[in-house]
Amino acid sequence: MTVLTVRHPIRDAQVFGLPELSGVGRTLVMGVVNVTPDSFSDGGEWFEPSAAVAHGLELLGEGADILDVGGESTRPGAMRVPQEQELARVIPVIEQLAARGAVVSVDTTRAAVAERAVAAGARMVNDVSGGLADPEMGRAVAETGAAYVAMHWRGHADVMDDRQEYDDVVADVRDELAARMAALHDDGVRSEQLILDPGLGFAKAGVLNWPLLAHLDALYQLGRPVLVGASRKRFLGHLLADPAGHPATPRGRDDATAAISALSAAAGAWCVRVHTVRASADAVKVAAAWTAAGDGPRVGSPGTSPRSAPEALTSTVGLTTESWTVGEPGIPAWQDSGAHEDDGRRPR
Ligand code: PMM
Repeated sequence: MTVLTVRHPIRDAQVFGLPELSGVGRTLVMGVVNVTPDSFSDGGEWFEPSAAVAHGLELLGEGADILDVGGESTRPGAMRVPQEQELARVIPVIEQLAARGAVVSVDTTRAAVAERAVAAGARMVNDVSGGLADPEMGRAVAETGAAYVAMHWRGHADVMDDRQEYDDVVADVRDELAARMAALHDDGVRSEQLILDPGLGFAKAGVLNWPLLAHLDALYQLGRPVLVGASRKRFLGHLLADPAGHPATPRGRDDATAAISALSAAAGAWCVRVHTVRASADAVKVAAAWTAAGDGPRVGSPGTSPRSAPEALTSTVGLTTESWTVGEPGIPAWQDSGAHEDDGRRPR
């Protein structure tokens, strides 16, 4: 079935290891499956493997394209989990979700965990350290051939809040990611394996996150697709604080997360990583429809089919077979251009 779409050369770039998710014409949605007792946003809820698998299947039903399985919390101040414990948490969950046909990502900074996860069926490695935490990561990713998310990172959770000095947060994050790309390339990682991530909340206090969101195009200069992980983060809690200044709870940030999904999708993000999927799955479809309508022929104008606006828009999200493609192959104008209960004390 063909779909009305506006091509975006960065978002729609081929990603090795994920052929069926490359060039689908919209932003992807990654659902978070944290198999941890202490993640800042949903700690402990899906700690049992069976609960984590059931949760993953639920997220798939809500429209997740990818499930991100993690066994080590990255909340500010968190202590590291021993490798064997991390493996024991994630491998059974990855095996079961992959066996059920899910596209699974492993959220890890350890090369050995990444290798075992890929052997268990994971097709993507999501490394919040961008290869900095484990010198073996680049080699492991090169050997597995899996897709690889390289996130901007300046240190583990116990130190990252002390590393928030930037001259220009957008340029600095872009340049530090460029340095990671070069180092990963030296380790044998192919450019086509790479997805980049600004690392919202990691060594970034509240206000530092907004320029990164507003300038995703600066990361597109590096030539690879971009993943946005804003879901339930502290900067949203602070944005939505009550009149007394108490930050919104993690769950109270879900609507704002969906708003960021829509805006990120409209700005050409490859994927949004979220804890609750349904609203973001809808949001990325809205953004695709909106963008296509802005760049395509006006419904009802000379030369277009006499469809009603709602019919035209449904075709943008794949509900009908009627379609046209605009903006290809050139760049369309629109893209030229803490503690698991957050106490608000730490800036992510
Ligand atoms: N954030 C968290 C964990 N993993 N991965 C990527 N690529 N980007 C992120 O922003 C990111 C991540 C922290 O959130 P969680 O504890 O709710 O999973």
